[in-house]
Amino acid sequence: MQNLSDVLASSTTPDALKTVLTVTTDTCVDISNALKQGSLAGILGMAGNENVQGEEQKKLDVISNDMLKEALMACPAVRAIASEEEDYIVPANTDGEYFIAFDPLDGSSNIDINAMVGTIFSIYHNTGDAPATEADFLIQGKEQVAAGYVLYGPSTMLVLTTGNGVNMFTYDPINSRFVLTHDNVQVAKETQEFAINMSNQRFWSNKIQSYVSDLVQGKEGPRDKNFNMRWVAAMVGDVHRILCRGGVFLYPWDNKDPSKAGKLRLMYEANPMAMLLEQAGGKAHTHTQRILDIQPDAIHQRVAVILGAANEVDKCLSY
Ligand code: AFP
Repeated sequence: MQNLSDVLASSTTPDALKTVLTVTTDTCVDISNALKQGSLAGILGMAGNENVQGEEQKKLDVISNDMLKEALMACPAVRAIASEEEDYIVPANTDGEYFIAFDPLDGSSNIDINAMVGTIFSIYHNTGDAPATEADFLIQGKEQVAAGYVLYGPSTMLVLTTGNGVNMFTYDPINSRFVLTHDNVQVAKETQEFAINMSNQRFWSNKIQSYVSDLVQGKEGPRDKNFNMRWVAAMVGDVHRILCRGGVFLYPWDNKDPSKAGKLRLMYEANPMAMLLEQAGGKAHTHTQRILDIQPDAIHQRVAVILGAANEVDKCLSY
């Protein structure tokens, strides 16, 4: 069986990027081990502060962020990092060649109920003579050189693309390695499963209301087929289900807070997931454009997200 280093060694991935990926995934194994300790290590609950987006930080958000930050800052190939838990980008090594944006613990509200969470990462190539600035970091998602996530579920899994398809690896704790368990992952074009937080229904646009209403009418409605619904409340878990068995995921624009374009963050949630979905034959859009074409204007920018089975994303956009 092939492991992560075999797969990277047999690819055209540059050595410096291999190092960044190895540092990232090794640190995720440390995060996974910290999560397994749960209450025993006294690391559950709130940290007592808010991140720049006004969200209360859990202790494990802060711990995971510190672990990734420390490991990546010490890696000479890293030029700068950006994180959900850091107000600003953090320049690392001026002569490094990679930017890495990450959500250290996506779905952290699931931690206290011992449910699925994950680390999402997005990597860009960039060089320059001066320390990196936020403006340098604002690169379109289609320029990502690698993207992926580590899912902390019943098993710890790495899902990775370096622009040549999507591979899934399962962590083998006995031999301390990620083993390739699914290669060339593909998402079926059609689906009968959707994911959306229905409690926001009254805040959605009329078009999203009509689309979802047609889904829930099932066989008796205009779609003439029944749809199932699932919601993990951690994007990493919902996207993983779609990569495993298909589906469509929506976190649409809503008018709950008109100052926000959506809930999910472009640079470390939407872009890496969009790259994975497209590499697996799916699609990822806002209500107006392909996510990977968005020119970011801020590191913590939010976007609407409609991603998954290609034909179902098209169907949603047709509303
Ligand atoms: P947290 O990391 O704050 O738990 O948020 C998770 C998330 O950003 C994304 O992973 C989920 O899909 C979405 O929010 C869940 O949002 P709801 O709270 O509306 O269910």
